[in-house]
Amino acid sequence: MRVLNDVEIATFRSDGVVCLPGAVDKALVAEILESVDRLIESPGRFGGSMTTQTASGMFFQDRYLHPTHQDFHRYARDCGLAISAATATGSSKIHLYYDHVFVKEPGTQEQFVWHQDRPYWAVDGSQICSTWLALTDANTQSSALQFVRGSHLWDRTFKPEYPALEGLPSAKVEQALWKGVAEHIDSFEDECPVFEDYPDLYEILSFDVVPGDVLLFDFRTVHRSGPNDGSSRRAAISWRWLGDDAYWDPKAGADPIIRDEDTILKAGDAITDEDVFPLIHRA
Ligand SMILES: O=C(O)CCC(=O)C(=O)O
Repeated sequence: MRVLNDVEIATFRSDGVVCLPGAVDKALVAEILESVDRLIESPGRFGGSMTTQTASGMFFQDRYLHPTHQDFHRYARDCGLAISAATATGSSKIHLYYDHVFVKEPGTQEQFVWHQDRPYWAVDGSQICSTWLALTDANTQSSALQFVRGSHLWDRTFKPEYPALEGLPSAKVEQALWKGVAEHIDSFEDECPVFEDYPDLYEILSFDVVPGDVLLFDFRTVHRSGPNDGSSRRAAISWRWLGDDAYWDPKAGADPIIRDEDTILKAGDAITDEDVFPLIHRA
């Protein structure tokens, strides 16, 4: 279990992200990597490669694995990071929203554009964060994550982007389960700036990581990842954590992993429903 010290808590609260070197032991990282290999062979309902056959590399994603995959169910507890989320956000309890695997093979050119997680999710509040666990090395060349320092405190939510769905016929978008996504995008007015064009205004934090390192960040913090121009695979898993003031906020176009009909919660209810949002930590 990785409890944050006072400096780490202060960094998370001011910057919106903190790096926790060696937060997860290497044996667990090795186990998760084996599970990721199996997942690539046999993706779950929300998983698959996002790379076209003619492009180089492969960008594989899968998510919401803990309800269907026993190994991922165990990792969410064994990683010991729910308590990190609790100390970072000042929460007495932490529920799991979902887990999310990212793999970028060498040569992958797909990027995650600047974004906040908040507009994609069917929850809201101020005590919500992710822990992104590096399963391999990642550096500037090999798709390290970058963050805009302090952006979680701006009280701005930028229009979400869905590059993977661009150009797809609407039937395919429905298949991809993102119903209502066009209306959802239109409900946000604020376009995400090209932050790197304004170095005097915005500070970009980039973290080189090794297996076992964790980046803990607020769901309002703007972040992105670039291509993998390195010579080896870049893999990671994020767990999405819901703290004390998190509430159910269903909306058409938000991530359909959990829909309104899947939970007993009503819009605005505090997160309880442990069958859907497992309680992973209680003080
Ligand atoms: O690993 C990546 O490339 C993206 C990660 C990310 O955006 C997230 O965990 O929210």
